[in-house]
Amino acid sequence: MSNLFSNGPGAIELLAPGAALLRGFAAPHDAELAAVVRSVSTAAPFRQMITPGGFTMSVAMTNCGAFGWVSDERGYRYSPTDPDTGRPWPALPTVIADLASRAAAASGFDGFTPDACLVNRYAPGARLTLHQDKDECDMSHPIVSISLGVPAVFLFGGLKRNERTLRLSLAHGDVVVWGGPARLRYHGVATLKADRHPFAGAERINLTLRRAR
Ligand code: MD3
Ligand code: FE
Repeated sequence: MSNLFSNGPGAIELLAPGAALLRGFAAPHDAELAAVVRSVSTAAPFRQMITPGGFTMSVAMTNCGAFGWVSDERGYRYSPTDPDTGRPWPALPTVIADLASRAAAASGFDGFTPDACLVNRYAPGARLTLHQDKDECDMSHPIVSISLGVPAVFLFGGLKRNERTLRLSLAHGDVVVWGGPARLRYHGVATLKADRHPFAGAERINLTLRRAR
């Protein structure tokens, strides 16, 4: 238990240097999170983006905040507007920004103020292949991820694609903070299994908070 740096509710598990798991940290806010995911995805509907290689992603995505992550034939980038409508992304809901900032601070990253929230929706069979997050300007900022709904097997690799990966189940309400030496580690999500959870039926929703600019 040497990787746990407090006991009871609020325990933080150190997965690797710079990577902290806060089990259930977002669960007390799940009703409010369901409402904001609904309003964001009404204003900016989920869509399956195209990779620069021409493949349709199995994960459906939308964004909120000043910048949104987008992919198309021209590449990956952050955009202040939704390419489907030309309108700005919906504002970043305070409940999400505050949760991310508190989780980052509890993990040793004070003053994290995200300007981008990617909302990932996994239906059964969806997956995210191993990749690095490197489209952001300043890698000294951590990334905070909030898992909701059906649990998924998260793959956590090293700084090179060929390094062995750890497998970790991320369940409803789990929050992970990835910063410092973990910031550029390869990661992905295994194919989502058929399952049910009251939050969103058969789906898994992941909120990934970043500082894009
Ligand atoms: C580890 N999303 O959107 S979040 C992504 O569950 C993404 O939807 C996954 O990877 C999801 O880019 C995983 C967890 C995550 C995010 C960034 C990381 C883990 C990370 C950056 C470095 C190391
Ligand atoms: Fe990622």
